[in-house]
Amino acid sequence: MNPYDPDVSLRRRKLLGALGAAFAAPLLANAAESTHIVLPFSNGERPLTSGFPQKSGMILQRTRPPLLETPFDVFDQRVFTPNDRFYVRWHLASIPTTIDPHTFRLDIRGHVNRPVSLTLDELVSRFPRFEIAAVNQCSGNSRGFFEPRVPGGQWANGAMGNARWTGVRLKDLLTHAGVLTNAVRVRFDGLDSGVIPQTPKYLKSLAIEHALDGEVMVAYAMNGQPLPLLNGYPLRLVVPGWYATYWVKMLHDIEVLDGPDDNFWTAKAYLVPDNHYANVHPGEHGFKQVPISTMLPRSFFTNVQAGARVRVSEPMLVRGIAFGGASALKQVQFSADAGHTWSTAALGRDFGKYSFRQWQTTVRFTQPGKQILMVRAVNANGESQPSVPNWNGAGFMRNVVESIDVDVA
Ligand SMILES: Nc1nc2c(c(=O)[nH]1)N[C@H]1C(S)=C(S)[C@@H](COP(=O)(O)O)O[C@H]1N2
Ligand SMILES: [Mo]
Repeated sequence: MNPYDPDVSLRRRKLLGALGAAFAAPLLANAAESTHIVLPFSNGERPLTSGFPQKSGMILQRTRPPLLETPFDVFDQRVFTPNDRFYVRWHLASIPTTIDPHTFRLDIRGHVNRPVSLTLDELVSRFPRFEIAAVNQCSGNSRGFFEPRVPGGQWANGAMGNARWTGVRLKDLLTHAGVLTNAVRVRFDGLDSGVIPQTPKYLKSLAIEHALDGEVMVAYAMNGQPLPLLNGYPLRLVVPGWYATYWVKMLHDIEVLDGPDDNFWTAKAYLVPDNHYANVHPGEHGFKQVPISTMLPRSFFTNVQAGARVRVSEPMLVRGIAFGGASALKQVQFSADAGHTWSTAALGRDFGKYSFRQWQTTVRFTQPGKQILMVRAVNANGESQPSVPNWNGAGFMRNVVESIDVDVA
């Protein structure tokens, strides 16, 4: 597939032509909609919106810059999150509402032999095509569950999604430009900016070895379609296994650096306590912090909700999704007795080590009463999910074992 074939571009231009109006519409659209969703924490009521371009049925967390969360039932339906239901997160409020695929350029410059400026057609046609299935998860996914509560977007568990990303390896682009031997980091810039000039641009960087690992990629398509504008059209960085803060959207500039990156978004923002679960006590200070990096394993129930009624002695199918984070998912463990005993769940099709994978099991309760179901993922590195939630002031990296109570009657 070439998403920049004239036919698609034409359709896209029409679509993009309407975006200016669409961006102004969400508040109005919401006023007309009566549907709300209540996220499972206090103050959790949010409107559902279809008022953003190329998006439908999203939880409205914030209008500008947009924060849209995926309603959790979407994850029960398929392993790949549909583009129109894929969550959206932007930091800065000036986001281009139209991008002309014919004049757009991706620049590669800095400590390289030969700076290049590529058109989308050149990017698609001159470099080997690369595809990977990978989970994109915000560092602050599930922040709304932190106790005590912390400031920031009050996400439930829907600030994540899984897609098949198509594009080119960053390694191939950097090799084409010729990385100089003194290169240390590679920095990525998107087309968005703040409202006032003093706001630092959204820049993120990776160590040169990581940038050249052959997995980090520049994606032009998501689930076989051009990226939705709000997910970074026309290009975004994909950093498999790493939190989405590094997955720079509307990527237009790649700069090879010969020293550390001291820009705000890499050096000062997105720091976490330097321990395995990014875990400190509320009020604790003076601890060492490091830039956030690889994701931890997680697993979720998708077909059972807290408070569900279950029939005594009838088999009940329980299923969900899980992912390994930095390494492949190895096992999903399930408990029907609040974590006293665990069994291994069956896993669905494997789409690669960075993808969601479905799991399922059946359970039959012999006694009526309240029961607590739990699910826990283990990855190939032997990392698992803690039974006690982590806590840090930014609300990052939650991966506690998920529990839900059911009523057996
Ligand atoms: N240009 C740009 N890229 C960005 C961001 C941004 O604000 N600007 N936010 C990052 C963060 S923090 C997240 S969680 C992901 C969200 O990706 P999505 O909106 O496609 O789901 O984009 C990342 N890439
Ligand atoms: Mo994020």
